[in-house]
Amino acid sequence: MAKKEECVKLLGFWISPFSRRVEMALKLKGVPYEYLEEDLPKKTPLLLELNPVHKKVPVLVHNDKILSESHVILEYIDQTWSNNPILPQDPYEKAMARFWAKFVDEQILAAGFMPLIKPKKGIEVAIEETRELIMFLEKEVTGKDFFGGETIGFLDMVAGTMIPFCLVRAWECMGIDMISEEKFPGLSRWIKKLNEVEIVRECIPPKEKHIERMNKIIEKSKSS
Ligand SMILES: N[C@@H](CCC(=O)N[C@@H](CS)C(=O)NCC(=O)O)C(=O)O
Repeated sequence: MAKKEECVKLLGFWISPFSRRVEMALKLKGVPYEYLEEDLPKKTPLLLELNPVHKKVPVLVHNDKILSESHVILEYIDQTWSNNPILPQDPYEKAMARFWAKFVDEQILAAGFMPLIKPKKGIEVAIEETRELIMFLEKEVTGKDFFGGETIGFLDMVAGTMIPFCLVRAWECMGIDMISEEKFPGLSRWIKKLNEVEIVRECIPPKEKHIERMNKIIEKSKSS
């Protein structure tokens, strides 16, 4: 729990998987925080002041400390509030959680969004290339409830906010059933399990509003 007189603020954006995962971590740890919503693509002077390097959400302010980049923030939260650990204690497992989280935010996002909107080699090739990457995660989660084991951890927060509660919704807008139960039974089960976690449900963007926004983003990306 937050110690007395601690001040925790989070600058976020409601559809951002990067800021939603930070909220998950704060809620899991039971850290009270003030949430400051940005209205991207507009940026408040506060965001520009606090994150002059990347000018992106999320930004976490903890007393006089300012942090950006969601993976860095999650690790900071985990080390600052030690209850309900997010990262594995074992050095190898910890390294692997970081490895796959980077893979999700870099490779899966890069393959699973723009190339499906503007496929250079055809939509079927773009879908297959994304599925090949997702298959690596299928192998990681098979036989487990969560990537973190019996409870949600770092990789569940990163992959959960990015895949089922962001990309799957974009794929739905595009009419693509990317992660079918038949092709990805492990990930399908993981998504069901994630939906059962109260903290996860609290941090998911409302579906209808999200799909509406996602459709607009997809239309804009098609013509850009
Ligand atoms: N690597 C960053 C990515 C953060 C990010 O891309 N945030 C987006 C919102 S989803 C943003 O603030 N975009 C504003 C911009 O690109 O100008 C992280 O993990 O925090």
